[in-house]
Amino acid sequence: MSNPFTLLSSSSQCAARRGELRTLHGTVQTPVFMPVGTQATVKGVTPEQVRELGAEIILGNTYHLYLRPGHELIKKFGGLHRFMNWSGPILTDSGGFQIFSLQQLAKITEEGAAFKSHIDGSSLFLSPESAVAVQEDLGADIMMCLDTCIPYPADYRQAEEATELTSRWAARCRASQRVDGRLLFGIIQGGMYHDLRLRSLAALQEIGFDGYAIGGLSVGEPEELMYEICEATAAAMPAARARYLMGVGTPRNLVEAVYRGIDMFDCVMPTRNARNGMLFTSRGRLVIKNARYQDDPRPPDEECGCYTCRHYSRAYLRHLYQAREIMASVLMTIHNLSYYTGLMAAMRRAIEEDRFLEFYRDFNNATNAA
Ligand code: PRF
Ligand code: ZN
Repeated sequence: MSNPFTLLSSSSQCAARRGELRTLHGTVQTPVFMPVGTQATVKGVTPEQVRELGAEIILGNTYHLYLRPGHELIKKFGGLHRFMNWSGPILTDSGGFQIFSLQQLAKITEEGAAFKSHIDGSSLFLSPESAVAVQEDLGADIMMCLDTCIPYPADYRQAEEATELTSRWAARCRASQRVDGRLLFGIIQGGMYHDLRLRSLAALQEIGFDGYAIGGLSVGEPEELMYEICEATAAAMPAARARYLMGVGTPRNLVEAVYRGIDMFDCVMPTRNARNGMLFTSRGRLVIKNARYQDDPRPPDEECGCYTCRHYSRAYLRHLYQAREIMASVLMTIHNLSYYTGLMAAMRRAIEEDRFLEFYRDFNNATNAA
C-alpha cells in the first residue's frame, strides 16, 4: 500500500508539520481544515463558494446520508461528488460519532450498532462492513472506520471495553474494503487514558491504515486535558502518516493542535456559529446581535479580505440577523469559513518558514486582546 501523505517540512520549534495528502479527487495541503457538509451541502454556501473560500476538502456524514436520501440513491446519481456538484476530495465520517451522540437511540453489540432513525423512528443497523460499503457507495475519497466514541467522564473498564471493540471493528473495516484507490483511516479511541490511547494506536498500526485519526476528544473534557491527550497521542503516531483530530474545534484549538503535530481537522463551528450570529475574527469572537454593533460601520474583521468584509458593515449584518434574513447566514458563513481557511494557510506558511512559535505567540496575543 503506497502512502498518500508526504511530509514536506517540520517545525524545529515544536511538533507542527507541513504536508500534502493525495486523494482520487486531488491533493490537499496540510495542515487543513475541512468544512462540514453533513447533508451533502455545506450549509449556506454553494460548492463554488466553498472552493473560492479556500477549502480544498469537505466532510460528509455516513449516518445522515444513509438515513436520507440513502446511499443507493446517491450511488445512482454518480456518487456524492456528482450529486452535490463538488469535484474536490471528500472525507466521510463513519457514523460512529453520530451513534454516540444519539446514544439513547442506539444499542451497540459486537456485531455493530442498532439504532433508531432520528427522522422517522425506523430501525437501522450499521456494522463495520456496512459502514465501509456505504462510504464506498457515496464515493468518498477518505473513509473512516466505524468506531465507538467514549463519553466523558468514563471509568477505565468502560473505556477499555469500547477501545477494544473499536480495534476489532477496525480490522473488520479494513478487511471489507472493496474499491481500490480510496483511503481508509483508523480512529484511535481510549478516552482520557494514556495507556489505552497507545494500545488503540498499536492495534490500528498492526492492521495498517492510510492515515490515523484521534477520536473521542472534545467530548466535554477540560481543554487542557484534550491538549495533553492530543500531544501524547500525536507524539506516538507514525510521522509518515496523516494525523486527523476529529470534530475539533475553535481557532485556538486548531492552533494548539497544529503545534502538537495534527494535520487535519473538521468542525461544524465556523458554519453553525455563523448561522447563530457568532463571527470568528483576528481579534477574537464577535456576537453580531450585540447592541454595540447597531451603528457600527466597520466590517466584521478589519484584517479580513473576504466578500462579506469587503462589502458589508457590522450594522448591516446585525440588521439582517435581527430580521432573520437568509443572507445573514450566507454572509456570516462566508466570513467564518474564510477565517478558518485563512488561519490554516497562515499556519502552513509559518511552518514552511520555520516561525510557527512566533505565529503561535502572535495568535494568542491578538485573540486574547479582544
Ligand atoms: N469518532 C468519529 N467521528 C467523530 C468523533 C469520534 O470520536 C469525534 C470526537 N470529537 C468527532 N467526530 N467517528
Ligand atoms: Zn471576512
